[in-house]
Amino acid sequence: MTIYPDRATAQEDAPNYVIQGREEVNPYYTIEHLVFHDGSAMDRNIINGPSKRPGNSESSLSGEQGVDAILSNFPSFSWVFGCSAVSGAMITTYYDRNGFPNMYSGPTNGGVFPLTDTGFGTWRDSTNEAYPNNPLVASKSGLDGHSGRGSIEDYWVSVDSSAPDPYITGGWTQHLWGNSIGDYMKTSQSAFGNVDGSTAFYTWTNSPEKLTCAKMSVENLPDGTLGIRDFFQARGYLVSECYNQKTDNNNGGFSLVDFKRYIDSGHPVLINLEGHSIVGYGYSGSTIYIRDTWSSNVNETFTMPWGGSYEGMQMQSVSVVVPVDHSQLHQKVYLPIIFTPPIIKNGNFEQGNTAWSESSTHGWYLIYQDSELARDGEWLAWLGGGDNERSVLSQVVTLPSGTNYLEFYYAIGSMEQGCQYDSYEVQFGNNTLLSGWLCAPNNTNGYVYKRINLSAYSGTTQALKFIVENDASDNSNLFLDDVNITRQASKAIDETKTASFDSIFLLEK
Ligand SMILES: [Ca+2]
Ligand SMILES: [Ca+2]
Ligand SMILES: [Ca+2]
Ligand SMILES: [Ca+2]
Repeated sequence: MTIYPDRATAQEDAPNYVIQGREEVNPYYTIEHLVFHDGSAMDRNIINGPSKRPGNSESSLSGEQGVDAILSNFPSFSWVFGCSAVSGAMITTYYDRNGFPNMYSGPTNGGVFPLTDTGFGTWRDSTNEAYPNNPLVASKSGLDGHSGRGSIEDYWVSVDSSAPDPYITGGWTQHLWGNSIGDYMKTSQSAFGNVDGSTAFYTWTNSPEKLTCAKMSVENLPDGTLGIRDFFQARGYLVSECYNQKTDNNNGGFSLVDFKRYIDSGHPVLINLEGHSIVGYGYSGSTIYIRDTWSSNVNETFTMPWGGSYEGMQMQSVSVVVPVDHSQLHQKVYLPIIFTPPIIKNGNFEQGNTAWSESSTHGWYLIYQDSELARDGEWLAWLGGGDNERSVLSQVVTLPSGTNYLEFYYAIGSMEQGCQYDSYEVQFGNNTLLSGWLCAPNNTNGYVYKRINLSAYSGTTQALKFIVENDASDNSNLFLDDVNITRQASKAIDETKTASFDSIFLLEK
């Protein structure tokens, strides 16, 4: 399976920020304060939840009286490898059993991941601590058909251990990822600064807004949420939403109303407390139903007040990753057609990585989720973004006969001083519709409307292509949004420029 670029480059790329402080809130929760060049601030929330239930508290309720909504048959796993990874695995299991069958495709239970981990037995580490086996959390030699070393052999020493991972000290090559979500979440991996049992999640320090996965990708900040996304994608599913956000008791924008909306639409929510990751899977009024990673019994019901505390740890933030079934997406979008379907599909990119073909020298996605970069909505296409990069975004389109216009919005952000090194081109078939240099003198300082008359190609079917070629130094970007083919262009004039300069257009991937 794929090894993702962030894993390979995490140690090489110079960070875009300085760590301004490190705050140990409690033994299970540490916050690193990051300040970026542009003055924005993020927190790296390192969650290292206890492997056993701390108190003797009786959180368990009998029955389900007064439940407003609950995701039924919700899995329950005990702690192994890290609470965040166990939480991710419970969410994954729910999806595996509810519409996303490829989340787990191993040999157990006919490929349907069990609701509890008890069937896999236990194992002990060098300190003789016993943990459940759970192949969806962490692979292990001989477990569930896994051959060779797995997550446990490569990354685990003992709980809280900050020692370099065994594959580093042992000098062997890591196992290939593919089946265990803990790998992708970087849980327990010393190469990512995570002690055994811990996982990091980034949040904005001061803003109540979502910190999107696109932004974290851009800043090269691999965390648990990006890991869940990467795992879902590795299992063959696209993702429609991906972000971290502080909860409204913690100066954040994520409220009980938001939580209920996800539950009502069939999506469990990973919740980070002050030192523990848990999963919310139902609610009754302002009480939420949770899995706390300390029980394998699906009939034990634990609750906490929204915005309150559980086992003395206050709610902090959520990690939201919503998978999309490609086939469902197409059905949803294209079945209830009343009007003529658009000639360009997903022209505003709001459906994510679909309808367009994306090609990148570096293997990057060109369709990106970032509401700051997008002209409209949350998604856009980003070509270039690094040195030695050729990006091609294309879609085969059939033009009706008569006059049609191609229209789109683009923004150029380039570090090149000379207009001869990096270039862009728009093609229809083998015909060049538009081309130019990507260089600082051509920076648009915002989105520009462009309209091109396609009359010459009336009635033909050809590939519409947007191409960027960057040379070996000084990055250039071409951002696209709202690509459309229409009989009636939305503006009479050819180009309109917006005024304000925004350094965000100079970002690199
Ligand atoms: Ca399955
Ligand atoms: Ca480790
Ligand atoms: Ca858009
Ligand atoms: Ca260049």
